[in-house]
Amino acid sequence: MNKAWWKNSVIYQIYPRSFADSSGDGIGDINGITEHLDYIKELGADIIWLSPVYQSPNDDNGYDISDYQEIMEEFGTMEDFDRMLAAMHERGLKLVMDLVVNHTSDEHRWFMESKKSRDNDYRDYYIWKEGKDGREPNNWGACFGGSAWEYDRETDMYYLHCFSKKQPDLNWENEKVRREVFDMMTWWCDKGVDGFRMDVISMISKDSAYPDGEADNGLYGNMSPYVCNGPHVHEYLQEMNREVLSRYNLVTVGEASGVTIEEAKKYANLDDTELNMVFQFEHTDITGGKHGKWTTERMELKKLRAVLNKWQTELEGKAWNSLYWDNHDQPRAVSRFGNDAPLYRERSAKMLATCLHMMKGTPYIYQGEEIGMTNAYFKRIEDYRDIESLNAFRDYTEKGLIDEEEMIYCLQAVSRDNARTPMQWDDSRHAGFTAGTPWIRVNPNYPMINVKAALEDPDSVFYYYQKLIRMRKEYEIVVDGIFKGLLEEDENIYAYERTLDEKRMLVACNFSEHEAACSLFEQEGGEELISNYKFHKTGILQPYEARVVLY
Ligand code: TEU
Repeated sequence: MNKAWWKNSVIYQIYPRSFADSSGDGIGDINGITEHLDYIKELGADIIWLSPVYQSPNDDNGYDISDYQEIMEEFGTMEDFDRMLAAMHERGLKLVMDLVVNHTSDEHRWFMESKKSRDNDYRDYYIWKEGKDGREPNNWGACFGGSAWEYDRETDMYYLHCFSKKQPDLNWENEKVRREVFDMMTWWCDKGVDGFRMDVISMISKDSAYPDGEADNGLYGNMSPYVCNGPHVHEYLQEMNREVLSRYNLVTVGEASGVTIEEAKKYANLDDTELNMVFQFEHTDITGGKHGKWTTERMELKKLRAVLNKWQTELEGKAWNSLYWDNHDQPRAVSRFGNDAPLYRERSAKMLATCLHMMKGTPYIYQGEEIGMTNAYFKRIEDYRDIESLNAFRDYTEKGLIDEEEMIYCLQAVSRDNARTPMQWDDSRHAGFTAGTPWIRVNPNYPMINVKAALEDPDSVFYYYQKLIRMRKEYEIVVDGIFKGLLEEDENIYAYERTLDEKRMLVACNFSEHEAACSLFEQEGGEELISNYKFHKTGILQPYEARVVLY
């Protein structure tokens, strides 16, 4: 096979709960997705990554799976799924399933068995430990608050859950667990799915010493160094590759919290023995610190540039990048990295799109990003639904670490619910998302920001994305060009070039609301491939201006 097909593809992520509700129960569903496939086709994306649609009690909106081979009732049936998959394939769209196998739901049959007794056949499917001096086995804090260990009175032991206590971690050291997972994956591959996005796959192998973690935030110890990129993770993924992945023509993406460049080169090595690419978090983690992600701090261009350029240059020729600004765990791109005030929203959304889509790697578009949807900015804790946000609000305010008002500001800046408000289809009630009552409030700006309005405006963010996607198909340099950072000291402009054979593509983006001096485009000749401004000023980039010129 020549070039891997996913290298010139664009991935569109759907968060099914919030995409489109066909049944009127206020919750998005599979038939709702099927009804909107032509919209995604029109945008030009080729691959759809579907956040989990499996049976789940929804403690974490489907990332807690109780049956990997059933569809969540609220989302529809397996027949609906099959129809959706066929409809995607008819349109030449590929489907990537979310594979959540670091943990299951505590309502999964395996866990219900495992919990029954110390000698149950399934006991060793999960990670059970004795307590220490009447307490948890160590001080690890779970990602969603509290201890990472839950006590089980019946058997007088603790089980590990890196996320909520309803998400017990699977024990990948157990060969039977790996067999079950590989068989399940094979079943989906035989159904015809085209790939997997693997949830926190970097966390499947734990440090067997289970040492205490550093505790500096007044809450629990940091488990990351002992659960991310653990001792056997590459061994397990190579086994998965041999047993399943290599037997099909798939695209595979590892969501890899805590991944470093060195690790990424192993996960996504071009020799094709593990995965095709990883999702790294360095550029979304440049804010935050003492209180984890909870901060209202704005990102600094200098830091952002350093991280992006590092990933671009260091993976060159060794591994492949995933390119993303936002997803269902992140605030909205335009609110976080751009400027969502009416004057600049569209311009900065287009600037961010340019910046990302012209880099080397496979770009991801998160539903609504293509119309410049913004953060929800909910002011009342009652409006939030996300387990992480609700738990953090409770933990930090109860301990007096952050006061309530400040914590609401933090949620407005970085809560995952900012990305989870319903897709804004039109200006009718509930943004055309549902005929019922939506499970989470619609962003009040929907009368202005919606798909219908975007499709009617030839100058919209939507058509700009469409053009960027088309460029990836038309210009080899967008896919293959070598990346080099430019103007690396500039306070306002992020710029780089891509080169391929004799060609050179210059990309410059003004990340500020002020004019910024820029002489990059002064040289003679060159063809402008795209810009979010019709007219340029000599030697200047206007507020949030982005330009791409091919020489
Ligand atoms: O997210 C994993 C992950 O790294 C998160 O902890 C992320 O850092 C956090 O959501 C940011 O606040 C994956 C899924 O994408 C997420 O939706 C799930 O909740 C989580 O795994 C558990 O399955």
